[in-house]
Amino acid sequence: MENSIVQIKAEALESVAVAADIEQIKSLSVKYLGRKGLVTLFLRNISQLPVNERPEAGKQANITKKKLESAFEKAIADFEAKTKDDEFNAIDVSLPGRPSSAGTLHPITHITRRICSIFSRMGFDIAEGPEIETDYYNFEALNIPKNHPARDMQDTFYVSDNIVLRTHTSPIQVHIMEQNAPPIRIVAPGKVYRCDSDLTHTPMFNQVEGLLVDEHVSFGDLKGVLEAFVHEIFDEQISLRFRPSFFPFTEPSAEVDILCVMCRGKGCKVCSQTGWLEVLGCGMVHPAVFENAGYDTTRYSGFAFGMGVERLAMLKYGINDLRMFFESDYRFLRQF
Ligand code: 2U9
Repeated sequence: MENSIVQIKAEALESVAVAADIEQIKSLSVKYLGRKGLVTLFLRNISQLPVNERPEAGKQANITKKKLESAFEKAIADFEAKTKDDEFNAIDVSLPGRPSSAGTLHPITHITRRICSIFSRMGFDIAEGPEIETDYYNFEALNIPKNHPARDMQDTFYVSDNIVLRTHTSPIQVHIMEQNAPPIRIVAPGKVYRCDSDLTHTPMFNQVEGLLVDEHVSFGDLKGVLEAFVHEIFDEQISLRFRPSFFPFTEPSAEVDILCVMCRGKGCKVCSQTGWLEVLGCGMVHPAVFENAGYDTTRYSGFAFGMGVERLAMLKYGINDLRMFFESDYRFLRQF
């Protein structure tokens, strides 16, 4: 009996010595020390030995159990250390790193910054304001009283009776005029909201508006500033024209067209066969707007303008689908 436990021990130690991996050692551990393992069964059967043999057999079995436990543990630790070494040696630290893509500015952000930068080089400051406004700042102060038909033009989202999502960035200029005396020279970029959704309109879009107020400001100043802007954002050669229009907050009002960037004036689908593309609205600030701000209309005059940023970006970059701005398609965005 004693011989058999000695034999079990020798066999087990031999098997550990030639085991190929941790899995094999684990199954050896089950084979010898598991619930039905050879050493466990030996211990369990000691009670069937002659009484005088039992102490020595028990002693040998316990020694074997301890010896095998530590042999298995050590073998597993050796394999783990070797695996770590292998993994370390498998890393070639001299290889160049993998390039990671950093992303780019959204085209709307990109062109908004360009627009602001052009005006800021002409001496305009950048002003921002809240997207939720009172009826007064979005409409009343801008000469758009209640029941004025111009309110329908703007498809307003109402938060409550008196609170709206701004339909243009003009309220920013109203706040600035309330807090500052002339001269004023600001551009106001930001998101605006109109309850309108089809192929060419989204309920949220971006605008940049501008306001200049001083003594002796003329329509000629307005033309000069906007001509310089259009030439810089499109190209120095592009023809533009001022066409009479109407806005409640400016009088006289005009819209600025550029010669169609697609057909150069010949007439095409993009310009609806007119040869021209509308890029801006503008005008001399209406005296009623100045009166609301407490400005002396006999001393001060000013001009204002506004543009839709998505529309400008589409014309500038030749994008023909407004949805591209909202789809977050990396293949589209990475081009800007
Ligand atoms: C104040 C006084 C006057 C801002 C102006 C326009 C003309 C205009 C449109 C362009 C395309 C809006 O995005 S769009 O639909 N805007 O044509 N905006 S003048 O006039 C102001 C603003 C503030 C205190």
